[in-house]
Amino acid sequence: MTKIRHRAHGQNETFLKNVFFFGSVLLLCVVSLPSDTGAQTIDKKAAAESVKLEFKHAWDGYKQYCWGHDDLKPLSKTCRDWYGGQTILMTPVDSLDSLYLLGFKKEADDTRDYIAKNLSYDKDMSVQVFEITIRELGGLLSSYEITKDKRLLALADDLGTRLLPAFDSVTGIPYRFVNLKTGAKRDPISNPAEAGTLLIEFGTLAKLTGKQVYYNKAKKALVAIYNHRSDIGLVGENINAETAKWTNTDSHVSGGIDSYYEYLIKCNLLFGDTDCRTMWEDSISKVNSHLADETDNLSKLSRTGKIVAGDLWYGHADMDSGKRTATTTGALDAFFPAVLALDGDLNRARALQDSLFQMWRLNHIEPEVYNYKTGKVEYASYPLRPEIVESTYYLYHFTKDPKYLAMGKEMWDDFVKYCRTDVAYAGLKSVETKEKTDYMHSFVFAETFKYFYLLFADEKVLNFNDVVFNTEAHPMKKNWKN
Ligand code: DMJ
Repeated sequence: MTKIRHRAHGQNETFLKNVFFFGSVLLLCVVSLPSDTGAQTIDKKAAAESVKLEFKHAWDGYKQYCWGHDDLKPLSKTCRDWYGGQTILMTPVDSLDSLYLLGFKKEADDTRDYIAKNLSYDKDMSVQVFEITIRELGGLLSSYEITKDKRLLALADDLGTRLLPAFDSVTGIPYRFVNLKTGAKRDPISNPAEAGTLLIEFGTLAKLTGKQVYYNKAKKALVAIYNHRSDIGLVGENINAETAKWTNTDSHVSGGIDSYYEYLIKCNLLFGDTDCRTMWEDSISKVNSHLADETDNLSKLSRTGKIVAGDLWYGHADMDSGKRTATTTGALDAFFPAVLALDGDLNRARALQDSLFQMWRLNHIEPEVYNYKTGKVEYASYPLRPEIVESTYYLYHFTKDPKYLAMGKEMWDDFVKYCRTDVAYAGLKSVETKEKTDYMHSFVFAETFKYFYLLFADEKVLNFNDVVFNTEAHPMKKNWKN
């Protein structure tokens, strides 16, 4: 394996001994630590304020140019509606709980009122079930839990009802698209992520409305994917919802599969569903056996029960043979340290996070696809993805190791430096040239800014133990009292 020379801040655990605390006030908000480039001070309070300011900058840009539309194109200052000019208020719905969490109450209340008065799903529109579920259904439900505004729950219930026909396949695996007005469904070739990333939202909707059908349909889809795993316990990249035959046997933890694993662990944590726990435990052991890629050095050490940070990656393998098919990873894969940490596997979580941070540091923004064996970027775009920030937040939550604050601060500075525009934030066409692309996904509000903020903010802003985040960073409460 090609070793990457860049090293994460504070990789040397001895730096912890050198953390200084400056009095009781600073104790809460300032962390000082040496790094490989010298002493560095992270002022948490200032960092959290900076995230708020930048969130507001991007939000104001969206509002100024595209209020009432789905998304802002920040370079041309034009708008995009996902489905043929009809809006489903993607950015407002996806951003609403972040507006509350970051403390923009008046802005949030106004946005909530606008959504309640103007959003309608009674549209002749064929929508992607996965995206609408994680962004819209998830956004409505978490904002309902924050505000108790029944109008949001009514919208979520209406949307859930309109999405249900997608599950009407012989296998229980949903079609990828469904028409919100007619219920017509299309695109049976799906994937584990799109079929298996629905239970947190549909399950919460079931709890809040008392309509068990939502839970049952989404769980059946998740179990159907699991039941069609290969003899060695892996899932592939594409599966036919009508036949349950795999049409692509590439196995990995990247886009198309990623959040299937995330929901296997989370559906037990949120609902106490022990089937989920069983499926998760079986699946993660197979992922660690067949997809994890370790250096010889690391393998030797892990046999002794100790894992050295920075030498672990997860690559691709054929789901049937387990044969390595690619040594690529990327921005989407960076959710995996969070999932490992959630499972209590802090050794692997730390090691993988350090590897992925090396990937970030190569160009000071992470690429979509990176070959960890050759050290080459294979697909250089960066659409403002949150996953590596999410993992940093989880690792800081579970370890309180200040190296994760330093890591997050470095990523935050890079993010602002390269992705900020005069009116908002823009993804990058290339992390190598830093040329921007004319798009700002709603997940920058739902996830990227939110995870940066939660990393730096006082933990009281959101009690981690009270919620389970859906894959779009919408926190779902573990109790459903109306
Ligand atoms: C988000 O919509 C979700 O996090 C999803 O699970 C993966 N892709 C984007 C962010 O990168």
